[in-house]
Amino acid sequence: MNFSLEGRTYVIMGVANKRSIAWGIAQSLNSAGARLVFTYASERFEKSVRDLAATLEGPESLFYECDVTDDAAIEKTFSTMKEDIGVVHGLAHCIAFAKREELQGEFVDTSRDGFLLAQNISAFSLAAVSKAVKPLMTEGGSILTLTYLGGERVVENYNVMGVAKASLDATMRYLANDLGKYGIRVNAISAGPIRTLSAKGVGDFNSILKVIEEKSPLRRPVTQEEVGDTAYFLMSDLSRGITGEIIHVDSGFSILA
Ligand code: NDP
Ligand code: N5H
Repeated sequence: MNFSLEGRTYVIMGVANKRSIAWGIAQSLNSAGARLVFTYASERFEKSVRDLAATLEGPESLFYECDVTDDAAIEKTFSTMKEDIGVVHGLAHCIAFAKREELQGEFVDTSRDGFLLAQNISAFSLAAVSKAVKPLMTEGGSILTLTYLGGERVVENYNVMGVAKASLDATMRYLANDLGKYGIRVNAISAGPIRTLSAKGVGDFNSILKVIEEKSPLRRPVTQEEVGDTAYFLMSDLSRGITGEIIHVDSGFSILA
């Protein structure tokens, strides 16, 4: 069994800064010897991504701009990537967005615009990028996305994003069924709360983490590195029998009533 990712190439979408879960994934895959391809939504985060990637050892990384709301941008990104590198072995989708004002108060007040925006960026984008990366995954491989418990249960304030994650989870399962015959597995990691740029300013994060410290079986929050190592497992041949699955990396919180 080959645990190393040497000679393999993985696309990582959604590094905003060093706190991003996507960056934890990048570091784990890099430690295993993988070559990495980073995509960022706009020029605003290009420098941050390039500066972080420059700290990695091993194979040179590649960089592409890709706003997942733009079909033409997705098509251009992945066709250029195919010309540049040919084959990729996996993709980590670490992207979500909802209007800040809809991540508080009651879900019943969600606007049509806000609902569709959250679905578009946080759920449909997985289907769109899977379709675009499929022609590059000629040797099979693994696609993963990041989800949250609020898609399975009602979690205060998660609101419109909870409905988007439920949609993302189902999208992941339908993609797993379609792409299995090409040797492509599709899974999700359901991460416990981690302080990132997205999480900043939404709700009272300190009190959310306090609940995790008091109640979760492991009595502590999870880290980007722990999610990264599960991503490494899902990208590697160790997980070759797993597809259409949600793996909770959450200190066991999801087993609680
Ligand atoms: P970050 O803020 O670090 O990452 C969010 C990313 O989404 C950013 O890199 C942002 O790109 C990207 N993004 C938003 N809109 C677009 C777009 N239109 N096109 C392309 N990219 C876009 O936060 P996290 O690391 O926390 O989030 C990553 C994933 O993890 C999300 O799916 C989130 O829901 C999930 N998650 C997070 C948890 C947490 O507690 N933090 C818990 C469970 C799941 P850019 O910066 O270039 O704008
Ligand atoms: C129950 C909670 C706490 C409340 C809900 C948080 C939901 C967060 C998810 C979305 C992705 C956050 C979001 O879209 C924020 C934006 O409105 C504003 N931020 C930005 O625009 C920044 C600059 C960019 C980088 O952000 C994005 N996304 O592009 C959930 C928490 C316990 C767990 C959690 C934080 C889950 C999650 O999905 O992230």
